[in-house]
Amino acid sequence: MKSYAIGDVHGCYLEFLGLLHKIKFDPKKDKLYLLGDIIGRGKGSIDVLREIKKLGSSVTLILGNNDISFLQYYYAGNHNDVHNQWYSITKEINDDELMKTFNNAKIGIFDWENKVILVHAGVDFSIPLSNFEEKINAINQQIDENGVYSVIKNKTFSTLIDLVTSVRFINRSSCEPIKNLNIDPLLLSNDEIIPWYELQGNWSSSDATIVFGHWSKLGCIEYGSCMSLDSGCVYDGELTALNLTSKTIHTYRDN
Ligand SMILES: [Mn+2]
Repeated sequence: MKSYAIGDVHGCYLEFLGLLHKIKFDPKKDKLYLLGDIIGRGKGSIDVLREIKKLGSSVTLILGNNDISFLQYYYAGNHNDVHNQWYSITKEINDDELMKTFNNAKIGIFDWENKVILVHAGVDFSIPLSNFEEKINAINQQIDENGVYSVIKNKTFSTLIDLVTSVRFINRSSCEPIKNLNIDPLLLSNDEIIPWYELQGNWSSSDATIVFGHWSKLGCIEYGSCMSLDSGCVYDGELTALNLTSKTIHTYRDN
């Protein structure tokens, strides 16, 4: 059995199929964690959802900010708003079975066998790892019991869900996430603002690798014990998979 994580697919259906083929993914034996933002921007969002449904229980979806934005529109948005980015996907989904993909989603995964923590955007290094794991698992359990939409609209969870699905930069002293800042960290000119992964020393007693997507401007990098896998497939980049056991990287580009 092999376990893989794949970065932001963003509706890039051909690249998703191509990468699964390249790693010889076998849904009967292997496991796949999708790091979120599976839909939106790319043209093949519905096909990606159908493929995930076909792969069945071999796939675990980790929610990204785009997936959450879609779910909010699907369940509570104005479906006559033709300018909304989710309008056409919502109209096209006439199969409730496809929406079940999201009801099995998680907001984070702790795979201690492979010593990896998987999230869409980032983790909260300002609290001990054991507390963070407890909080994430409690939210995952709520999704299992009450469905994904009841959890994302619940204000009790929104700060943590926002952080793990959206964070890029935080305030160095308060550790509060900085909203809507999306630049290459090398272009930062403010010492008080740092990428979230710079606080990883707080969890130095753990030997886990934190694997995340969401930040295509970083590309596929390793920063200490953090690894980013969003190589900007939807912006003409590659789609990247990580073998969680061997930590080998596999990439696919559709020409
Ligand atoms: Mn994202």
